[in-house]
Amino acid sequence: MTVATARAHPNIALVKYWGKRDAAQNLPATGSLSMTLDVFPTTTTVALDETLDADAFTLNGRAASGVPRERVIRFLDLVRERAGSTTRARVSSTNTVPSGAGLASSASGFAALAGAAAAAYGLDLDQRALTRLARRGSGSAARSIVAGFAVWHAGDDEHSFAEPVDAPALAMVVATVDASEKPVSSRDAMRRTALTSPYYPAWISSTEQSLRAALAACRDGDVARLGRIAETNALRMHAAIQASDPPIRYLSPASIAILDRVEALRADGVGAFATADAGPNVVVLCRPGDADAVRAALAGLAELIVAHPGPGLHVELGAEAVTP
Ligand code: 2P0
Repeated sequence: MTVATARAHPNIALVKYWGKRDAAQNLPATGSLSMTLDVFPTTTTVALDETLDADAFTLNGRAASGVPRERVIRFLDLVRERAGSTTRARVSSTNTVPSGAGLASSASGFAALAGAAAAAYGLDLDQRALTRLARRGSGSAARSIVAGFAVWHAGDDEHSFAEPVDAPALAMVVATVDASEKPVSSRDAMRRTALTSPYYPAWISSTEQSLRAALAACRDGDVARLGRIAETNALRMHAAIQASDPPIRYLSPASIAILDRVEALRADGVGAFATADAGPNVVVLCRPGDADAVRAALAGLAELIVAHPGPGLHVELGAEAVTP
């Protein structure tokens, strides 16, 4: 029996991925830029088992069913096809990020699964190839393969990979206002935005510009410019999502209260900027030295965790036992 275990961390995009140019290969409509965090890791073990007729997937100790299980099986099928194998696997995954709360559990989840499955099935992939593989599981997972800041390129299958970028020192204060499962998944909401939001074309063209500007701000080491671009890009994404039919609104009054507080911090001279993914939770970007001031300003509004740039994918191959 071949076993591999991998660990990956979530990432938060400063320039967001929201829309696909190809769903089958999971190619994004635009490039995106993110920071992989040093908190909330996912650890996943893949154990090949010749005696199984079907893959088994446990998430946080419980047998998973429905869409999450189907997505894992589809991903394993892709790895098996490349490895020329028909052997089924036991997959057990532990998430420390609240699942489905808009904090990118699918990013750390599919990054860890890509690393563990590739190793267990004997695929010898470099980092770029691993990011392309993880992309097939979940787009944002491509970026979680990479340590610290990553750009994930739009393009065809070969060119849509993630790679590291240099960026100024940054902290992120993760403000969790609600850790429950979101009502519409990112995948469904993304599709609905592309099909029905009149702002979708503007979202795509403005995001291409934002990515160029954000990469220039990274090169210049300009935290304030990068933060402003990130906040504007996030609010544009939410505007495009809200204009879908039927509408989808991820931000709640608690999220807006945090956005207001961040604006007040800026008025007080603290370089703080907000972003939010497909959920009500808000992440506040700042210089590492300002993280305590941001945390103090947000006290009482949300559960707060300060994150810094974190490690990329870590994989261990071995004969470790897996709890079924
Ligand atoms: C991002 N999000 O760039 C954006 C911002 C959420 C909001 O990537 O369909 O779960 O699996 O490729 O990666 C969430 O989308 O979507 C996401 P799929 P994914 O972080």
